[in-house]
Amino acid sequence: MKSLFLFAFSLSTALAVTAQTEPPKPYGATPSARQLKWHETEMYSLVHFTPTTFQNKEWGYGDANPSIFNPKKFDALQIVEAAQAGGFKGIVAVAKHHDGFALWPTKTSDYNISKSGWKKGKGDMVKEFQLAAKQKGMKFGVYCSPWDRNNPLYGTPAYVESYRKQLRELYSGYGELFISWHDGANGGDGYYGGKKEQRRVDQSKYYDWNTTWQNITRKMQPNAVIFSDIGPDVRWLGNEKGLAPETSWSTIDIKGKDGKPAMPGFMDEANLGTGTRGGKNWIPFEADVALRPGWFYHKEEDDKVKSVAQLFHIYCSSVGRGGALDLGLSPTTEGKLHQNDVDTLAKFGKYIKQVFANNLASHAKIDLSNVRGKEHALFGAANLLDSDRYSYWATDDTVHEATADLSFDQPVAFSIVRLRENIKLGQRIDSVGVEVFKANGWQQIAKVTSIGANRIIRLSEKVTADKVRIRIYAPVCIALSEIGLY
Ligand code: FUL
Repeated sequence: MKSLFLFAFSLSTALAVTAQTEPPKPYGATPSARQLKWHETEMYSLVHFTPTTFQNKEWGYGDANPSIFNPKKFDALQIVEAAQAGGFKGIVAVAKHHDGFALWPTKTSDYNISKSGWKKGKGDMVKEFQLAAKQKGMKFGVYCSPWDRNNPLYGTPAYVESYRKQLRELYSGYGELFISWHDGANGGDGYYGGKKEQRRVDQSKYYDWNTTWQNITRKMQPNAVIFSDIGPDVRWLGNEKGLAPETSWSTIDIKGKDGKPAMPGFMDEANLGTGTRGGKNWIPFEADVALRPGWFYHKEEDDKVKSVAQLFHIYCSSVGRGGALDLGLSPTTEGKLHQNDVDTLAKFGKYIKQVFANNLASHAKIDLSNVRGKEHALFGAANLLDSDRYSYWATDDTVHEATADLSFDQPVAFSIVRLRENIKLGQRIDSVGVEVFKANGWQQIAKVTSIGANRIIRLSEKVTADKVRIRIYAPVCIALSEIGLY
């Protein structure tokens, strides 16, 4: 009887201990391994450089003589280094834009770099970007425009085959890509081998994207995220200003149109910015925005390079809202970035570093209202400060509302609060309130939703306090990985 009792006792203790130290179950849709890597990248840039630059246009018609493309001082390293100084961790080369000119010697069309004046037709600019990125330890990706205003076959099934061959060339010749970028600007007027006409395609089916992505992209570049208006890995934000709405979930239900499934350029755009709370898929947004007004270089925009303040606002409204920032860079006809762009990038990179250099929270004593598994260290406060995105403070399964109180010996002044969830366990938190302790009690100074991979809360003014409370509400237990005060 006694041993039976002891057995039952130790069994129940063992069960209780296991239950408490087990990590929380994931909530809703969760990111794939390639999406996690992409989240960690946060900032990369997209380089537009084709004969369109030499025509001083934004959308080349597809009729430019390739010989005009002859940048005498092309310097991929200068471009990559400038981006890196800005804090960007990857480069996406526009290997082919809507004008159809391929920056690599493709076998699929004559309209390519081998017909240009650059390096007497012996160059490969995609390669130069790839190697420069590699040299600097930056990630590399490509954008190959599906709309091709030069190609005589555009609009026929043969063009789609040719586009797929182009992707195969890009996927096999330029190392490991972190992103394959596809847009939804499709069809319209163009040169089309001299026909100079309008060509419309049925965007709901012409490209048969699912076949391309499943059979080519996933097989040849399994670690690359696929960006398009609708994902499957990374979605468009719905604008090119770089600004996501205050509430922007990484989960989303993407809707098509006219009863047909969504395709790039053919979807209901209404919730691209906000995402969908509890949406079926994890498809975070990328905010694409150019450093200048246009994606291509125009001399008359030399004094319209975005300021550091504008870029920081964009950063907080993109990276700071759980997405990534994809900043458009545009070399001049010489083949380098203009000095104004280089200087701004350098200042911006320095500025971000300086803003986030010292997490004031690391000087605080942290009191958590509940820690999973009876204060188990695996889920405790130290995880909030170790800058590991996947170590986290967790509450017990039954605790869906909790507070983290930060007390300081000396009052601290801050204007930014940064929070991260451990997104391996999904986007769990509904909302967060930030409070400070004043003479007459706790006062809320900010309230936000959608935390996810990274949430930057910018206060309207600097706040000084010696006690700060982060109050969290979720439909399940909490898995918060970072609290930062800056
Ligand atoms: C859009 C294009 O139409 C623009 O020219 C630019 O390339 C931008 C990044 O994507 O779809």
